[in-house]
Amino acid sequence: MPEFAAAPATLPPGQRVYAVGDIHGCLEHLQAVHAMIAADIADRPSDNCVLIHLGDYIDRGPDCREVVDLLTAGPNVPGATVINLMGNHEEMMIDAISTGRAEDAAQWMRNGGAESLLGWRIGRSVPPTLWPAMIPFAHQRFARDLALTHRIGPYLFVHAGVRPGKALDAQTREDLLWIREPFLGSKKDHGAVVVHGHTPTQNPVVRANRIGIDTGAVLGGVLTCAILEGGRIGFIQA
Ligand SMILES: [Mn+2]
Repeated sequence: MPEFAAAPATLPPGQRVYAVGDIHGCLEHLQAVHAMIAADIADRPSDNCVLIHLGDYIDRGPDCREVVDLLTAGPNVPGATVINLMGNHEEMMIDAISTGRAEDAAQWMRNGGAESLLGWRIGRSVPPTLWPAMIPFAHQRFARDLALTHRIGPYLFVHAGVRPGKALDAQTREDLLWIREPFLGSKKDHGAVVVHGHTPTQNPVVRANRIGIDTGAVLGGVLTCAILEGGRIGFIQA
């Protein structure tokens, strides 16, 4: 059983959340974390388990297509309802294949898009205009249909964070997917404890107003899953 510590907020009784940080094509890490979550649920059954992936499934890492395949099919975690959120890398992919602007394709390439394209057998010499026809439609639809945020009780789950001082329902897509400062250093109450990825740190960060769980799996770190239950927080890492 994972070790638990005091969390910055309390979920209603019976509710358990597993939140997974930035994956970036690290299929083996993801499969290992899913197996540990499945084992935890088998060990400590609960009627209301939600598994949330915080975005950035693709780019930079080795198995981007396989990660999207796995999330499209649904992970093998019996007993959990799965929510997949959008990351800025999924947004870059969508823009690169839908706006027709060379600048959007270039932006994606600057941020590790080539590794994703290789997963779809799209070499560096293939022009961006051909990408939409070569990426499986199910994968394009998966990326487009991702939610920006998910709220459970006192927690808001989102890829990057929120703009401090702005109401949660007035946040921009840009901030939710991309923000670093002034969110990371802010001590303000955001109206919910924000559970996010996007900015890698060696260890998970737990503060009064936010929980950061991007531990840089693609940079040689581990993939982190935060477990929230009652007033406690625990971690699974692989
Ligand atoms: Mn990100």
